[in-house]
Amino acid sequence: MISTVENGVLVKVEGDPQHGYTRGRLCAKGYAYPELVYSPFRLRYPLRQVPRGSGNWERISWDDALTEIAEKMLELRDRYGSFLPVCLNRQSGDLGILHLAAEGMFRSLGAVTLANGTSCWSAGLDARAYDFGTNCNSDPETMADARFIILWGTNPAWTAIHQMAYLEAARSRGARVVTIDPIYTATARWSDAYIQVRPGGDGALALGMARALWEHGAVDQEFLASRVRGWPEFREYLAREVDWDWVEEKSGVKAEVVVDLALAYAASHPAAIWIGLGLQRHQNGGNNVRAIDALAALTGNIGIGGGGTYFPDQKTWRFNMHIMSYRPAVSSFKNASPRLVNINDFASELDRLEAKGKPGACPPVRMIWFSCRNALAQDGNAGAVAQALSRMELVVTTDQFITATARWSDIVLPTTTCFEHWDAVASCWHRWVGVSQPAIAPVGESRSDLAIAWSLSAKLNQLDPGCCPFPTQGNEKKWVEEELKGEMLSLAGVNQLEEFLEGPRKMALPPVAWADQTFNTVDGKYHLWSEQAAADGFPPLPVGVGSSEATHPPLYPFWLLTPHSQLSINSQFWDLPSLRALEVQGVLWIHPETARVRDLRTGDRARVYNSQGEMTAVVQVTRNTPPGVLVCYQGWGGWVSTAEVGMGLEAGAGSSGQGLGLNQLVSSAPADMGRRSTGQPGLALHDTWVNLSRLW
Ligand SMILES: Nc1nc2c(c(=O)[nH]1)N[C@H]1C(S)=C(S)[C@@H](COP(=O)(O)OP(=O)(O)OC[C@H]3O[C@@H](n4cnc5c(=O)[nH]c(N)nc54)[C@H](O)[C@@H]3O)O[C@H]1N2
Ligand SMILES: Nc1nc2c(c(=O)[nH]1)N[C@H]1C(S)=C(S)[C@@H](COP(=O)(O)OP(=O)(O)OC[C@H]3O[C@@H](n4cnc5c(=O)[nH]c(N)nc54)[C@H](O)[C@@H]3O)O[C@H]1N2
Ligand SMILES: [Mo]
Repeated sequence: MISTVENGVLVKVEGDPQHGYTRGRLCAKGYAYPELVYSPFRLRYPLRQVPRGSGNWERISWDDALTEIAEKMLELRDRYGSFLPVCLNRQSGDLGILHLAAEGMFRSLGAVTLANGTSCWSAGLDARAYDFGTNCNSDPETMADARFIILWGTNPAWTAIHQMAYLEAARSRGARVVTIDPIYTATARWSDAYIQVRPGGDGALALGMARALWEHGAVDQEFLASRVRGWPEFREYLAREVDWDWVEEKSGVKAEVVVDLALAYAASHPAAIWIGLGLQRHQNGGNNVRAIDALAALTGNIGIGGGGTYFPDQKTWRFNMHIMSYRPAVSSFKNASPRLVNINDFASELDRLEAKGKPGACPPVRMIWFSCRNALAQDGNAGAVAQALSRMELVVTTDQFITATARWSDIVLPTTTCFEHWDAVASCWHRWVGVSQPAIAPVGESRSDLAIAWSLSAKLNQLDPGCCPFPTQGNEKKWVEEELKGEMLSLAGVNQLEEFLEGPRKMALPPVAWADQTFNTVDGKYHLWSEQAAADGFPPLPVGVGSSEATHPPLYPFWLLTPHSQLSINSQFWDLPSLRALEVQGVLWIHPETARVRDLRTGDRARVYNSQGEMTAVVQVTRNTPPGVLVCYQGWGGWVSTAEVGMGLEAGAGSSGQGLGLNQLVSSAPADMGRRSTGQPGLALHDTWVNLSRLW
């Protein structure tokens, strides 16, 4: 992004034309950045809330805030014998490397508790590791060379707008594009064909396609014989188990449509399948990703530009992780490594430690530090997380806004945006890497995550000299240099950081994954049959694993999908005048048949509930969602409260009410896979079941 600054004020943000992937364009959120930076709700000073959740906020100094935090940490350490009662729960913020500062600081203390894993992409990563040995993708720019494209459980027209240019390019050269999604999305509308799949029914659909490929002799025998392990077993499985009634019932797609799709896919080389994130956030998500990967193996659509299966990737993430390199002095504590708890089931994890909880090996968590994280808006079963927080002696949130999570905190520390600090950013999709340079001074008293980590270390060391090995000050730009030097610089074709200031660089990485068709598995073959999967407790073949439809509680008959919305990034960017993200907040899409059985019309208010919680929604009757499936776009329950608190603060008044939103209802059940790649299983957040009634 290129910023225009006038008199020290950020007035405009534009795309950088030198960025070869985005080509000078931003999404709507990007263009709205100046509004976010100067939003009246932006957090400008450290705040303390007494008591937590009361809305009774007071401005405090950085020194007071850090003293209170550091004293509590040291007191807990003395009481329990280690820093294990202190827990960090973080995600990525804007994906800049220096946002890992909080984790670097906490890890330097040794035995702390870290929330580990991610709700984002874990199941898919493991699935692809079983199939290929590693999740490895072609440059997404190569999708422009595809002759046929399946967008499977992804909604790029909203969530990856820049990729649309490459899809357009392919289409202008004659490629056909098919979207497979339970929801008739903006992407579906743009595509040549749309197939409405049952949620969690992708495995059945892919297995049906596999059967059709085999029955119609459309498989690549040579590739299967030489490059694939497990074809005889898989073929036998298809013949024995995959019949058309089963495929139709589980996928909701007619057999002739399945056959047509399979044959069209096999007939066009290269053919690309983009495996989205939505479809793997199910209890059978990883298995379903494996079933989709199998289609590429059956047709030999691997190792060619514009062919293969695409998934998010971390190829450009080659930072040195200097920021994580500080460790406790060996003598300080017996158990110097952190204790990891599952971020996707955070409330139960805290409960479990509470039950065990005693001084010594396994103390309970008593303090939580949230960084780049809005757990109460984004976690499954968010109400239980709020409940677990009520047992904490101290909750700290570092953020740019008073989010839902901040409202359940004692101390909130203001952080800078990417316009106010140095950082380096790599994508989890395309191959470009950039360095961000501060364009303006920090707004208010905000500090970067790195500066906060330094100042907390300084305070800890002031109170107990030598207790925290993390540096107490430094130069942000130098820390960016530390992350880049070596591999990142050489892949980017530059000698020093300064060259990045002229524009972003594309990493010199092979454009096509598996070009030599040698995979990263033990025998170099693609694994339809994966011993690794079997060793981890999964079926060795991609098979028909049931969705939550078979087992959901009958009291909650409606399937609730909560995908990503167009004008927010998760819980970020709400409440900005030029974006209308708030307009989808609490809007529930229901099919006319659902409306009929519940006597609802567009505009009616409905109560949506399950055993975890309830919310009020405004009904929108639409055929964009199938009967029995409800849709509510995610991310709200965050800033809703900012307005109230922000204004209350200016006016010196307090506020009340916690305003937890949608994610109270969302499941915290695990996806099947994810442990191998991210330490914890993914989150099956789409396996959420609710009931619905009219509110009079
Ligand atoms: N505008 C915008 N862009 C974003 C984000 C955002 O919040 N807003 N978030 C960013 C982040 S963190 C992520 S992870 C990505 C997510 O990017 P995507 O993967 O595109 O987004 P999702 O909305 O999670 O899911 C995509 C689609 O999966 C569908 N889906 C759900 N269940 C199933 C299923 O069982 N089968 C099939 N076939 N489809 C299913 C949903 O209906 C949805 O349309 O986007 C990133 N970009
Ligand atoms: N119902 C439902 N829930 C979901 C999903 C879904 O599809 N449906 N998707 C899941 C997915 S894919 C993801 S990735 C997660 C995202 O979950 P989170 O990462 O928790 O959510 P975000 O809203 O993206 O960002 C969290 C906070 O980071 C703050 N932030 C931004 N930049 C910085 C910074 O530089 N420093 C600090 N300290 N804070 C910063 C933002 O203001 C925001 O409040 O949500 C998950 N939750
Ligand atoms: Mo995500």
